[in-house]
Amino acid sequence: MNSGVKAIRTPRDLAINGAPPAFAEPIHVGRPNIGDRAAFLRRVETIVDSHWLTNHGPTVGEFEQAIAAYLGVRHCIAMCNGTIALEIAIRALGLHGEVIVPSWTFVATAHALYWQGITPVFADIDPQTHNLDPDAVRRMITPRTTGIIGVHLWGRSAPIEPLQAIADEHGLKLLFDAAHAFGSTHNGRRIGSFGTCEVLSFHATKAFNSMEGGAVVTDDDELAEATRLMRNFGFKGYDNVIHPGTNGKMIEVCAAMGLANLGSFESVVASNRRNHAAYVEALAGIRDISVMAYDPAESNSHHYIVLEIGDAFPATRDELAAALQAENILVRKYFWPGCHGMQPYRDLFPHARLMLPHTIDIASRVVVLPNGTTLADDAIAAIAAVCRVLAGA
Ligand code: T4K
Repeated sequence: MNSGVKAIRTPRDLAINGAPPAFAEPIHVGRPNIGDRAAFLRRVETIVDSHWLTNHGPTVGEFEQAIAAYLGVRHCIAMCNGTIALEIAIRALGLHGEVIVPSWTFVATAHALYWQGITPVFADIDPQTHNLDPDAVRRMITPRTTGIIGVHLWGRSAPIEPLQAIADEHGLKLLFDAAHAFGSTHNGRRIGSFGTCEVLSFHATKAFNSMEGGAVVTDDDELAEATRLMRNFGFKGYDNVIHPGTNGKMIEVCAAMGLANLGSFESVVASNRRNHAAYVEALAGIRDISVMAYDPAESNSHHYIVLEIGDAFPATRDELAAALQAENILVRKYFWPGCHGMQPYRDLFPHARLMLPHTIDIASRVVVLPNGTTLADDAIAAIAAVCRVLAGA
């Protein structure tokens, strides 16, 4: 573990008392990318003029077709957010009992199970990839296990084939939480059509956003039909409810934002890629910190700038985060402490941590840095300067 320095000497500490932080306005992780603003506003005018605001409107229909075509899947069922999309996918697949998930993910992955009376069973990750370790998944299978949710963390694909082999061997359902992976590929094929289905988030903070939004994407016709019904209270036509359901519908304005952003997604990725390369260069040579790399042979949105702090770096991750925050650079400790350390899981499954040594270690070392089209020009240099001061370089 990192040995913390007692007195941190950041640019803030070195500054004259009362001097302002490096940035007057906060620099956020998760600042939304806004694509073609004029195209979005034109669509909003049309929506308002049409008096059709939600419930399977034409803009949502167009959005679903555009996403399905982009990902190369048969069905895209758009939802109000990624969490509801996960819940509906889990229910449509008939999962129950126990489902194996990583703890090293956003808590929505676990909550989507627990919310419907299913026990999330946390399996450890591979510390190199931050994704599920298939051997750890095998160790967590019990007679009550009905499924596995792989998460493509940071947009890098989960170990799809090994997880599929485990699922096939044990008769389990396999789905993927692809909230981070819009635009990513696995062996050159777009994330979206692996497992029985995949679930996307189009939240404002994602590389590609529809303000709020999510989707279930699948090649399975029956699952798509069940998912569509569940999204709309189980209605099939007027007055005819044939399924239990909820309200998971995406609204027209969100679809308009999604369509406007889809047109500029490639330029967002290009900007992220440049920022990522600039981070790698600016932080190079600083003692024992590294920026997570993306496989150049695969597509990735380069949205997540994941900084990992090693034992030889003289400050802890928390000290680094605090030093950056003092400069108004609001970095995030995603996904510390891991789902197993959050409620209700911490109290319900106090022994879960014994099976998660890599998760616990990585959770103490990672900080996510700001990125996106609005990133201030001098932010990367300022972050590197703080890191160098802490490193004593
Ligand atoms: N699975 C995974 C693996 C996920 O990462 C997520 C969502 C889900 C499932 C569930 O999908 P959704 O149901 O959300 O569609 C944020 C997002 O709310 C959440 O969507 C995302 N993952 C998660 C990683 O990050 P918080 O609690 O960190 O949000 P918050 O309010 O602290 O905002 C994050 C940062 O973004 C802040 O620095 C402020 C900035 N921000 C945020 C918004 C909304 C802006 O600058 N402008 C904005 O409009 O969860």
